[in-house]
Amino acid sequence: MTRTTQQWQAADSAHHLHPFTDFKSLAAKGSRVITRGENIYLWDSEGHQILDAMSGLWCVNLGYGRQELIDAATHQLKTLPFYNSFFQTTTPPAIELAELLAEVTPPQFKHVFFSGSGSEGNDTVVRLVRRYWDLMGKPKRDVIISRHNAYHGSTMAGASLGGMSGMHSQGGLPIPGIVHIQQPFWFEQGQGHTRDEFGVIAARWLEEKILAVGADRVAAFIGEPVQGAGGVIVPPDTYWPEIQRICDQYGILLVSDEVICGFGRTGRWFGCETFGFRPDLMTFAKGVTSGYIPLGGVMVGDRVARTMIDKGGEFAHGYTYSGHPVACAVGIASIRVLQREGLVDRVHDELGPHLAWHFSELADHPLVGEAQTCGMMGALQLVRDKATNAVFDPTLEVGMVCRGHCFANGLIMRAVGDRMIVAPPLVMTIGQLDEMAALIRRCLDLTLDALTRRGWV
Ligand code: PXG
Repeated sequence: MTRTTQQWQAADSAHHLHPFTDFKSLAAKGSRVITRGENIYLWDSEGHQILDAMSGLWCVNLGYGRQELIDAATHQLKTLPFYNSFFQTTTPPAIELAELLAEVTPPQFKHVFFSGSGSEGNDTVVRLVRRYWDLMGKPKRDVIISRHNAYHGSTMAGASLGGMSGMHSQGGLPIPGIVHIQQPFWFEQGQGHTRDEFGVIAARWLEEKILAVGADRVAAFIGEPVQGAGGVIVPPDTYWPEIQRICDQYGILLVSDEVICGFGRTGRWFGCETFGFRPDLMTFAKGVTSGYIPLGGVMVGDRVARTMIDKGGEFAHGYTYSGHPVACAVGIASIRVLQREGLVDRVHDELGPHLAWHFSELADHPLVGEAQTCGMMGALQLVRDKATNAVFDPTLEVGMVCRGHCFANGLIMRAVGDRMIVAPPLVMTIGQLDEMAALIRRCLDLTLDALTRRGWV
C-alpha cells in the first residue's frame, strides 16, 4: 500500500515509539520515512536520494540489495524457517556459521555462543565471565571494568557495561558489579601529551582501578577497539598493548566488543587484530549479516571454552533465537561475500587509506579541530577556534546544525555531540568515497556559514 509521507508520519507517531527518541518532539516534527535502498544509497518517501555514510547503523557493510544474502534467506525460509538449539538439537546453518566464524576469527576462538543482537551478546558476556570464575573456584571475582562513553547496548547488562551517563540516569544503572574508567580520548583528555604517551596513561587507569577494587575481585575488562557510538574515538597505538599487559599481569579476562569493529570495518577481520591484542571473549553482531537480519553472539576463546567444556555442568543461559537458522544462513552468505570479494584487504589497502586521505584534507577546514579515521570509520571534531582547539558551548548543539545540513543535502552522517562521524559501506568505490567527501565538505561549508550568521564563530 502506498501512502503519502504525511500519512506515514501520522500513523508512525500514533503507534510507534522509536529508540533513543524524545517522543514528544518527534511527534511534532514527523519521522523521515526511508522506503528503499540500493548499493550505498537510500530513498525516502519524498523520493530524495541519500548517500548512506553510516551503513544503516554501522551494519549494512555490503550495501543494500545484495542478491546473495536475499537468496540465502529465501532458501532457508523455505527449507526450515526456525528450529532451536536448546534440548540437544541444532541446524545445519548454525553449525556451518559456527565453523566459519572459527575460521575467520583469531586462532584462540573455536567456539561461538549465538544471540539475537549485540546487546544480548554482551548480556551473554556477563553470564560467561561470571560462570567462568565460578568454575575456577573464585566466585568473588565478579567485577567487570568498562569505560565511560563506551556503548555496549541497551539491555540492562548492555547499558550497565556501557558508559553513557544519560542511560545510567534512567533506571538505576549500572547493575551491581560493573565499574568504569575514563576513555582513551586524546582530544578531550590527552592534549599536552603526545598521543603515544597518553595511550599508556589511559591504559594505566585500568591498573589503578584494578588495585582500587582489589585484584582478586576483578573478573574482566571490556572495551570496543574503537569506540563507535561514543564518537569514533580511535585510541593511540600504545593503548591496547598496555591494556593487554595489565590484563595478563592480573589474570583478568579481556573482552573485545567487536559489534562495530568486526567483519572488516577497521581493515582487518576484527578490531583486536588492528590494535594488536588477544581477547578471551569477543562480542559481534551488525556486520555478521550486514544488518539484513538480526544476529549477534560471543566468540568464546579457549581459556573460557575449555574450562566450561572440561569442567562440565549446564550453562543456564540462552535465547529462543540463539543460532536462528535464517539469520545464520545470511551470516554465512555475508562472510562468503567478504571473503570472495577480498573486502577486508580492500579496506586495509585501498578504501581505508583513501578515506584517511580525504579526512586529512578535511582537517584543513576552519571548523575541524581533529580528523581521525580507522579503516572505514572516521570522525571530524568541530571546534570554535581552530588555533586553540576551543570547543563550542555544548548547549548550542553545533553537531546537530551540521547534521541538519547533511540531511538536507542527501548525506547521512551522525553527530555525537560536536563530533561528526561516518562508517560507510565496505563496498564503496573510490568514486563514491570522493562523492561522500565532497558532500561532507559542502555540508561543513554550509554549517560554517550558518554559524557565522548566528555569530557563533
Ligand atoms: N556493542 C557495540 C560496540 C555497539 O555499537 C551494541 C553493542 C548493541 O548492539 P544491538 O544490536 O543490541 O543494538 C552496539 C550497537 C549509534 C548507535 O547511535 C550504535 C549502536 C546501536 C544504536 C545506535 O551510533 N551500536
